[in-house]
Amino acid sequence: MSSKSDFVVVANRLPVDRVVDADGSGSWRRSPGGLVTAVEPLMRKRDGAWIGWAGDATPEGDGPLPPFENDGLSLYPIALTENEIAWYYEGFSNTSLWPLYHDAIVPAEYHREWWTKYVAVNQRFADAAAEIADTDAFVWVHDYQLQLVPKMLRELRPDVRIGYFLHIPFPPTELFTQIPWRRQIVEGLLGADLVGFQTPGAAANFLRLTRDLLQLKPARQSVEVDGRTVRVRAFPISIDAEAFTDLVNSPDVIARAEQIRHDLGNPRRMMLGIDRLDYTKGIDKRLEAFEELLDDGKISSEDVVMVQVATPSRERVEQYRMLREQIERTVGRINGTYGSVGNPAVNYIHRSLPREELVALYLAADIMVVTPYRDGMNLVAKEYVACRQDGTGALVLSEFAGASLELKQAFLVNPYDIEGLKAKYLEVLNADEADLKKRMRAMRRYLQRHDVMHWAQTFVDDMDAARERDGRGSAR
Ligand code: GDG
Repeated sequence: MSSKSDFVVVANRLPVDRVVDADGSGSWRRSPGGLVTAVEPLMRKRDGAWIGWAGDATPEGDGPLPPFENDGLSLYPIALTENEIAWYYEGFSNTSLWPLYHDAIVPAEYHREWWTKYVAVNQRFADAAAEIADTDAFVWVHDYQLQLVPKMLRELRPDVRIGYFLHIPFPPTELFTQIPWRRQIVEGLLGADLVGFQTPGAAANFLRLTRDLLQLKPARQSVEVDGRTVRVRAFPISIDAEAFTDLVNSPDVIARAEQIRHDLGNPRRMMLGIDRLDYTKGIDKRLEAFEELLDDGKISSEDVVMVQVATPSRERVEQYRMLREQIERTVGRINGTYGSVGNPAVNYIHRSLPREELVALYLAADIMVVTPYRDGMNLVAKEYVACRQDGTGALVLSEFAGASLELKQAFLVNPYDIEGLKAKYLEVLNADEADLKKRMRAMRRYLQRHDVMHWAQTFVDDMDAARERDGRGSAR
């Protein structure tokens, strides 16, 4: 493993999880996420390294964790103590920033001790990046947990080129300025050479903030700060569409999809939701609209069945525990009224499923319902489209998901509008097959050209183009 890297990814999590084996020894298991698929080819080509937290607590007083290799990737684990996990991660990241950046769907809470740990942990990530990055390296920092890293890293290593990408929405000034440490966060991000967002709207919110808060003079896609140009642009993230095509063609997955429909009692229509159990995802109203259609006698549970996978998430955060209770009460009420023995109206799964099972569900479902109140992108919507090889199936998609700007042929809905949701469900349930196919084919064509490799390459190319303009040669 070489000690310096030319391409460094800095993300809250490593692309592996630490697992404790039966004999008590520890090992690493790859956690296949979109990000690792996207950057893996670049990492292999360019002596890459990945800095991130391994997902478990390190006892107070223990030293730094040693770097290691996994499947040819150089990984640098960042140690977090129980207290840092509680304050930096569950606290400031997930109880202050996450709700605020998602339109304050639940109120954001601010605590000074959370912020102090956020600063300290960001510094640890920046120190690690400064240590590992080779001269002139490209360091790519990811997401809301690490917004201070670009500036911290620039102070330590003015030679490296820094890219930053935010995976979640970026709120308008009116919301953002709630944060007691708002200035530090904007200045933190402005340490990068390129700040990427999921949508042009998010990029515009950020640029406006540099004017409102720091009195800078932003242009359409950049802002000058301390004699440097920081470029600010949208790079909508995507999925590894080809990997989904491979899974969809696997005989086991095809057989499993048939089995799922059979187990559901071969309904005329199967509706599907797959989300992390998160209050941003709109699972509650999605179910309520389904329930009201049953109440109104517009649909019957023999005819239309709903499957909702709600993957456990952030279970130590109070709002997530409350949400789980609320959703499970709703599911219980619907099934108590409309289910029969062996045939619930809503099939609810609160577990993480293997990817093959998810794909079998995508394949089995006639209607995918993706109704977040706010979502940076939403990969589930794209995954469903990638899995509909024969062009059948329908996507109901929230206007407030970044994906709605690209998947324009989806059935778009306002997820807050229950009457609108009900009307959209009925429209889709009764839609003409030819119309559905036309829509699906157009969305598939778009996705083939805009997969996650395209996303990563576009970001890196943008960094390179700026470098060439500066006369510093290519990043590749
Ligand atoms: C953030 C932003 C943005 C879900 N359940 C299981 C499972 N999943 C996989 C899905 C999908 C991913 O997790 C979820 O991605 P989303 O994009 O839908 O949502 P977030 O987790 O909120 O992601 C979002 C994204 O970052 C990327 O930038 O799109 O807006 O919020 O890939 O398939 N995977 C497996 N089992 C499950 O039970 N294996």
